Amino acid sequence: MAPPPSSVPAYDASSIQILEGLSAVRRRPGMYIGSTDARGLHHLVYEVVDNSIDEVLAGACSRIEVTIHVDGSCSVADDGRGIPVENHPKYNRPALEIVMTVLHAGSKFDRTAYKVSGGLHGVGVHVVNALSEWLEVRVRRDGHEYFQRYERGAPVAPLRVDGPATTTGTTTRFKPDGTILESTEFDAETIARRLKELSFLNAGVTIVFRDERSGREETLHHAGGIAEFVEDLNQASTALFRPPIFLHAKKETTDIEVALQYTDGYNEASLAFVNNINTMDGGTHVVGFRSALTRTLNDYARGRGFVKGEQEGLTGEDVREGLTSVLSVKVLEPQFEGQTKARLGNSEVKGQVESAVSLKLAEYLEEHPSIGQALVAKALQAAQAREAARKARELTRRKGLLEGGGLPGKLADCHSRDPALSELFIVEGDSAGGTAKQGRDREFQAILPLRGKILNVEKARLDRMLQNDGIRSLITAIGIGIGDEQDVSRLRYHKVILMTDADVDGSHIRTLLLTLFYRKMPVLVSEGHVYIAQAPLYRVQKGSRVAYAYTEEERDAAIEEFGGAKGITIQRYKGLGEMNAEQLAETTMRPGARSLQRVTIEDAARANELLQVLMGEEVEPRRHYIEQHAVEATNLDI
Ligand code: 0RA
Repeated sequence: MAPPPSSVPAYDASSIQILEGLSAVRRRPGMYIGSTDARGLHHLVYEVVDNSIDEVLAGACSRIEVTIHVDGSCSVADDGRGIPVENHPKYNRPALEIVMTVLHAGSKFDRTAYKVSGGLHGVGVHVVNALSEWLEVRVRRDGHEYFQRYERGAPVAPLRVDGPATTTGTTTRFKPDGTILESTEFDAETIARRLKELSFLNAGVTIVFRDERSGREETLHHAGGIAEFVEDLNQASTALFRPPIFLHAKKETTDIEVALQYTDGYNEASLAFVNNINTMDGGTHVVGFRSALTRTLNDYARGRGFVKGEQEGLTGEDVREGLTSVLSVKVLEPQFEGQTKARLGNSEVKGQVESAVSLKLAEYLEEHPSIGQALVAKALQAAQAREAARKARELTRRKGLLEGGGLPGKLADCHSRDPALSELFIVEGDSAGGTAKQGRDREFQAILPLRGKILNVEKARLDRMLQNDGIRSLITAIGIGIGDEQDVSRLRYHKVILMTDADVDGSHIRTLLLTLFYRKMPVLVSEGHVYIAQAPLYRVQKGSRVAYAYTEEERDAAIEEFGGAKGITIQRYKGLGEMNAEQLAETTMRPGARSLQRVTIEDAARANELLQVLMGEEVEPRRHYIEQHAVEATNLDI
């Protein structure tokens, strides 16, 4: 357990209350920041940045500077009004100290209608404070600069004036507490990605990001907001028109912004945000947006005679083929639902978004007839492909039934019928598949070997993808279906585990599979069902002693432990096929002995992005991406 705060000032009874609040956070950090791993660590940064973003939403802040310092701390400086410092009557302390130490500082200091809150966001900066070895805050306000330092959440001295100030704003610098967080090393890429997203979502704000460890520095500013976001998402694709369509409306208290553009591709790349929080699992705002899009394009197509009388209309999937969109809504009291709190639940938002988007989009199409025609033509093409896909699927089903049970012949299923206990290993190649079959526990472990490289989903459209044997087996085995037909309650295995070789082909197949899941079965990833098996790279043996090493460091450590290189045999595994069944089982498959890496939606999104850039048709972004990621790319092997 975490040690008590190192320095407790002698205050009155309310300080006891404060310290109890802080130690609750330190006892159960996961309840506040989700986890204590790298994800939780970065959550601390987001929490502090979100507070400055709230000040942007209040119209009082235009610049935020985020710095990772060499001492392992991170600072966030804004030019907002500064956190109030006057006495808080209830606690008889400066408001600043209350904000920094107490659960939700209270409505008196509410400064903005739309708060970045809900899910793990908006838990309060006192949580960051409680989980920091130290935190220092500087507030510039009323001509003074105020300063206070805390250690493990508790103030080490009263708030003091540290000199005059000619500007206003707040600077918070904190060093995460290594006795609570497993990981305390900030990842510049992770932070930069979120800051970039925020700079698109809040047009006009300037965010400066500095990493003093590497000298990296960048200024993020997008006057074009989410329209520029869409252009950025489409940088590697060919857009059908420019600039993206941008719509903005306000319905009651809900503020709605959408930017959309179509590409000549077949996949959808749509993002949705509520109060700047990415709602990976959609929700009422997404439902409203989708039905507006479908309805408006159908009305337009019929009105102009592109779709006639009896002819079937366009479906949701038709109008979303090739769509890239960003939907950003600001909701007064957002309700976030689902396991990962990544879905908006407010029922009123559906109608608000649907009516606002329908109206504005219809107007836009009236004013831009050539774009309107192009969109309808594209959606009609998609409708034809959908019909072809339906026929292909029907064929599959009939074939599947003839083969028995509807499950793919290649699948070595497990005995258990309880999905919560069952695992599916997707294995590269028949030979490794054979070994895995011998090594598995057939009670709960199923094996599906995939032969060769599965089809590149980036270039293939749905109907062609479904004709690919490997993809069809995969979809049938997993059980939830794809696209609009997904039903996660039919998931046949709660763990879907990718077990590929540690070489070029293996990494390629992994990227393709992650992209497929990201695009076609996102719930599988967002609900945490996808894993990557970690196979050892080396087998180190001396006499009867054997050790498996997953990295070069572990290999060297094993050599050391066995008393040096003399008489040692080191085998480097180039593929899973080089292990026998028992070795594979005891290193990679058996619960307790193995280590699985759970795939996050961010991992899958990155695979998707990588594939899009590396396989896409545009040469320039590919060259750019490879140059930018030259260091990482040496290990990527795509
Ligand atoms: C409460 C009230 C006011 C501002 C803030 C909080 C505030 C908090 C943070 C956190 C990071 N940066 C911030 N900037 C401002 C409004 C105070 C007023 O009306 O002057």
